[in-house]
Amino acid sequence: MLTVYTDAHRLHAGRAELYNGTITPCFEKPERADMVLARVRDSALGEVRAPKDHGLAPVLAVHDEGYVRFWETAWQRWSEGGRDWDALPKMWQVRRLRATIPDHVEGQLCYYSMDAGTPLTAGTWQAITGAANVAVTAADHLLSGAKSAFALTRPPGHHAARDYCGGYCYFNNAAIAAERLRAGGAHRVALLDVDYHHGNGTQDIFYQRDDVLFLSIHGDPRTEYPFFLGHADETGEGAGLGYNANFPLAAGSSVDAWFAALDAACKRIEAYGADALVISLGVDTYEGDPISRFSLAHDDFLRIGQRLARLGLPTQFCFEGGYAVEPIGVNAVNVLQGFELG
Ligand code: SP5
Ligand code: ZN
Repeated sequence: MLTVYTDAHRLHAGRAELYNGTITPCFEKPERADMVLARVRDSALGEVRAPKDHGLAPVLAVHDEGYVRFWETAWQRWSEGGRDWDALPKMWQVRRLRATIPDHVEGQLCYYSMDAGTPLTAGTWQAITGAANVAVTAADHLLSGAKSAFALTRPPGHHAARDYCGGYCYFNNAAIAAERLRAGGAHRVALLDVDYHHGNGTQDIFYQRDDVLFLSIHGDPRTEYPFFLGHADETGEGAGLGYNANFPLAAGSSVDAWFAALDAACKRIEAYGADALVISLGVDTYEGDPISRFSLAHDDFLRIGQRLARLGLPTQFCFEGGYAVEPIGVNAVNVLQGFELG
């Protein structure tokens, strides 16, 4: 399987995150992708290729233009006047506050954010445009006839909606890939999110559409981040009604319960008649993940890949979460190797 990867991700390295009321180092750090790349190489998964530069058009196909342009100049505007520490939002446009876009970069960061977990850093723009290019390049590989591709995207993307960031995510790499596959001739794309956290951003982007079926298996938002989306009764709206499927599972659910949800999701994909599949591949479902509460073991990730292969679809994997850094490469690459085993 081809892996698409760029070192540009390393330019995005947030300094700190609020966790249980204290400031701690960011869980989402460059070593995550480095470990996955090392495992790709050690396991001889296949060629590792740099992305092509596709410009902003594929990003603008799923994101709001003001949101994209904000990121383009945000660090320069923030760092003017000598600020050299990351920018983090600490206010949100909640109920009954006006949805007016402020003039100041700090206010705009608040306007375009869902949480405080998504820092603006000196290299954020280069990393997020690099990740988008990785996603598009992998999609183009499928469009030229390949059976599978791995987009080793970092930062992750699935919490990023049309016009807001959150949960370590800025541009929605998987959504960008799905849209690229549609534009390139796939009539129906299924996008399955297996990260521990609900893919609220991806759901947002495709909620009113029937040409991209979004499915997500995740910790129940009644107790798990992102809390405000990902419930079972969110089934799409307008033309998209019936084309959004959430499989929330209680935190601490068994591995058997997780695979029962995967099987149900796969059956929905089959019934839909997808001609391409995008997987939001988070491995924070791992039993040793520091911020999540499912209990998949190394071998279970092989089983995920094997089950997905049975769908028989051209499949693109986009890397998302996973915070147990030492085993992150084994877990992610096990999915890919399981897929190749079929
Ligand atoms: C891409 C991705 O996986 N983003 C995840 C963002 C999660 N951010 C907030 C996590 C809050 C977890 N709280 C756990 C408390 C455990 N004691
Ligand atoms: Zn996650």
